[in-house]
Formats: sequence, structure tokens, C-alpha cells
Amino acid sequence: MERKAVITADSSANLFSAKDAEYVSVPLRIITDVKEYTDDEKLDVPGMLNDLKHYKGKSSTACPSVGDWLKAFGDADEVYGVSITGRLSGCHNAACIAAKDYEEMYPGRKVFILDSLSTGPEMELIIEKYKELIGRGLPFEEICGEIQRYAARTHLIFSLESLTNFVRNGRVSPAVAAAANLLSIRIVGRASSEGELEPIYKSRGEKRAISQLYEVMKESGYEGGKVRIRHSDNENAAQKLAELIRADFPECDLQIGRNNGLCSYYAEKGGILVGYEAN
Ligand code: X90
Repeated sequence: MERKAVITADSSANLFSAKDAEYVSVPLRIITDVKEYTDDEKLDVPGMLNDLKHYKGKSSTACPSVGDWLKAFGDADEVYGVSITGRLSGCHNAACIAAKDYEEMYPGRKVFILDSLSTGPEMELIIEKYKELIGRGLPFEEICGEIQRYAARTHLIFSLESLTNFVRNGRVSPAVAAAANLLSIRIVGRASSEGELEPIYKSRGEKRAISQLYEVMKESGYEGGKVRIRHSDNENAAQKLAELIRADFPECDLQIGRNNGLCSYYAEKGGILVGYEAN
């Protein structure tokens, strides 16, 4: 009998459907004292950013519950999940509890949730790889092994114009928060191997930040693999980075898109996230 496979990820992957695969996105939420935003495909992201710009009170985010994850698993025989870094969110923990409950409730069904130690476009790459592995008809255990090997050579780097929401929500270390207190400094950095925000450069101009992003990519072994760029209202910077990459690797599989709600809340206006495959 055909086994039913579902791929699922929280909404920080910025992905709401997948061609030729069962895919379910599990939304995080962005919360203010006056409004709550659900990070799904219906969210008006520019509208939310505009609201936040004029909002002076506290804001925060909330991860999906165990029940939300269970709903996403549906009635699949095999669930392949990926979550935002467990170091910065309770998302992975909730997904793992759901996985255990699901396997207990339905003996024979299997769930694997990868902690991406990252977010955004690196998760997108992992989802694409899941699709490929499922399409090849590999057994569950093999897919779980392959996806972990793959995730070890994918990376996430970013350029952020502001770390305000990170700092306010206590999601960076006090040292990083202090460094980010300088005004009009862009932080170019990466998701560390522990799944935390790791600043690498501070840069004043955007042009410099873009070339630093590409330097970091090359230093970490980028040699023409897939690239997924996601920006928060900064198409221009995304295109410029794409030009730099394509000048060296004209044939590379590169896509540009927008961040949805959760990534835009933390990356803030102007932020760009880059997921890529290295060697
Ligand atoms: O559980 C929650 O409420 C969500 C908390 C998420 C905190 C991190 C969001 C990151 C969004 C910003 C730039 C990339 C930083 C990479 C660090 C691993 C994207």
C-alpha cells in the first residue's frame, strides 16, 4: 500500500505550499497589545510592518502549540518536519512533543522533526530536499539520515539593519545586544552551528554589507550550489547580491523572494536572509 508522506514546517520557512508534495505550514504569531497577526499566506506583511512602525508598545512572537503541530501531521503515515532553531524558539520543542504523542496514538506512523538550527531560506532548502528524497521513494530512516547530512552543508547568513526586536524579546546575548545598540549599523552575520544569531561584521553602507555577505558565503565553501534569498522590502539588495553570485556562477539555481511575517518581524525592514548550499 502507498504510504502517505507529509512535509511540515513552521511559518518561518516563508513557504505556504509546495509543488508535487503534501506540505503544511504551521503559523507562528506576532503579538501586540492591540492586535495579533497570524503568519500565514493571508497576512498583509507590509501592513503589519507599517503598524509596528507606528506602534509604541510591547510586541512579541509566539510559536505554535503541540496541538497545532498535531493538526499539521493530519493522517500521514510518515511526517517529515523542520523547525526554526530550538535555541531561539519553543517551536522545535512543541513539534517534538507532538511527534511523540502522534507515534503513540497511531502505532506504525512515524515522525521526524529536524531542528534546522536556523530559519527562513535555509529551511526552504531543507524542504526542497525532503521533497526530492520522498520523490525518490527512499525509506523513512534513510530520508532522516540524508536530510541531516544535507542540513550540515546548508547555511544561513543575513544582513539586518536593526536588531531592535531581537533585543527587546531577549533573543540575543547581552553582548550582541550591546553591540547592536549603535545606530545605523548593519549587522552581517550567520546562524551559528549552535543555532544562534552570530554577528560577523558591522557595516555602515549597504553596498559593503552585500559584498560581505558574498565573502562569508565563499569562505564557508560556496561553489555554485542552490541559493534562496528572502528580503523584507529590499528587492534591490537581493538583486545586487544575486548579481555578485551570478557573475561567478552564471548557472546556479538562485531564487529571490520575500520574507513573510515572522522573519520580517525579526529581520525588520531592509533585512535580507540568504540560505545556500556549500561543499
Ligand atoms: O518562538 C517564537 O516566538 C519565535 C522566535 C524566533 C526568533 C528568531 C527569529 C529569526 C528570524 C532573523 C534573522 C536570522 C537570524 C538567525 C538566527 C539563527 C530571522
